[in-house]
Amino acid sequence: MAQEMPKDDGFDRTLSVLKEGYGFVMNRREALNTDVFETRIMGEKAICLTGSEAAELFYDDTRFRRRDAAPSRVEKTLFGEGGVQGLDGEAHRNRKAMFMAQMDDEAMDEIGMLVRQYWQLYFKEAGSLETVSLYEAAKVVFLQVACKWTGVPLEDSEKNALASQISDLYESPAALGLQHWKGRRSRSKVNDWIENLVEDVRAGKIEVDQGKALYTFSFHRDEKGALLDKETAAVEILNLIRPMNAVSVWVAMIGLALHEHPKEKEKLKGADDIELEWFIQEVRRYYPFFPFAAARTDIDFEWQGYFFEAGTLTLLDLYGTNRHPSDWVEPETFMPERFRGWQQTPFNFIPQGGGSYDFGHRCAGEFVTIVMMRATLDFLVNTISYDVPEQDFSFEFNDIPAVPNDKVKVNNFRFL
Ligand code: HEM
Ligand code: MYR
Repeated sequence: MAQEMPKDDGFDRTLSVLKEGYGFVMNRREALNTDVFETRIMGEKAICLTGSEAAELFYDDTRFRRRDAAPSRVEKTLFGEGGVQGLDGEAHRNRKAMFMAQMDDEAMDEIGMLVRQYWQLYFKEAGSLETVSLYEAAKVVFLQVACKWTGVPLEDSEKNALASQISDLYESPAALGLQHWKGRRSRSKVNDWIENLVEDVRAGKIEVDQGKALYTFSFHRDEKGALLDKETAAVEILNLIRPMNAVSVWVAMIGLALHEHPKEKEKLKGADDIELEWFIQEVRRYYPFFPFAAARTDIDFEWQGYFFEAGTLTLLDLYGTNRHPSDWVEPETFMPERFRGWQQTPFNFIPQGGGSYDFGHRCAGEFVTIVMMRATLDFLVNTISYDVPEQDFSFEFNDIPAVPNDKVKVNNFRFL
């Protein structure tokens, strides 16, 4: 006999999710002392999961599917419609392989080099008297990196406007009112921009290197041998460009972490890639970003004595899993050296999702993210020096994604 799943009693919790943000699942894990509970969100029953054991369940694709899982407000802004995030089975495997084919060592070297190059250029052009917001600057720098890497042409005159439209896509899915609607408008504008390029590439009107994503996605064949329609091809090209731009959120957090932990910054002077990476991993673990992944149960089943009914919306708490006491010692302490000799599993550290890259929905760009963050960290510590003016570094745990209120400003910078 299955036992009853712990319940978060009360009416619909959509407002609590908005009010508590990243803490929503963690607060209930602590109050109900459980890694799995039932609640109601957006007018339907929902199951929340946290911790590495529950993450392993969530990524079992015989039990969970992605079809109809993402809320429509998320598809209409962040993901785009018809993209890899909502696919299952063969269709997912085919589409995911299209992404993973871009992620080789050569690509990582190129991206690391581009990140350094465009940061150099940005600070050279800024002039040493200017105050620079690391968050806003990174959006522009990373858009340039992303366009260069994917083969998407970008005029200097359009880079600021496009960087801001693309950031609307991830600043709006969890927002209310104007900011949300602005995200939907920006989604249709950037879709149009890339759809036109896909048509031009297919018609041979613009020339693109055959290895670039703009080219390979434009001519990709699905599991039935058909080309993607231009809308889908554009959504997928934006599934590279948008999240590369979104790494700016973590640049803000790198800036904050360097400021709050000067001793750790000192250790990074002249540090090798391994030590730089411990710091990056701790930034990805400690600071909130993507709150939860969403799926639906695909069949009825029982797990740890609890009954899961087919079709139930299920959220996996990414933030809370990275701070779960069964996997992390002193989870509330920022401590890069915890990663020395640390044992990774596919489920115990999941800021960008868990499970398999090729067969599951784990983030296709996790290595790209690490390379971009590592090159940025090295640049901020070992290529320039800067002052940090008085400002508001606090961020709200119900602002998704969370970024320090003054967007992390630096000034008086100089090249070392
Ligand atoms: C999927 C987070 C950067 C491409 C995901 C997922 C998360 C995530 C949580 C979904 C996992 C799931 O549904 O189980 C992040 C964060 C990033 C980031 C926090 C930091 C900015 C990137 C980058 C790229 C990328 C740089 C590409 C270069 C993708 C793609 C998927 C994905 C294509 C869909 C995978 C699938 O559905 O199979 N990401 N990501 N992401 N990410 Fe990222
Ligand atoms: C990206 O894919 O662009 C990178 C990360 C963006 C994170 C934005 C956070 C919004 C999350 C909304 C909830 C999603 C539930 C399925």
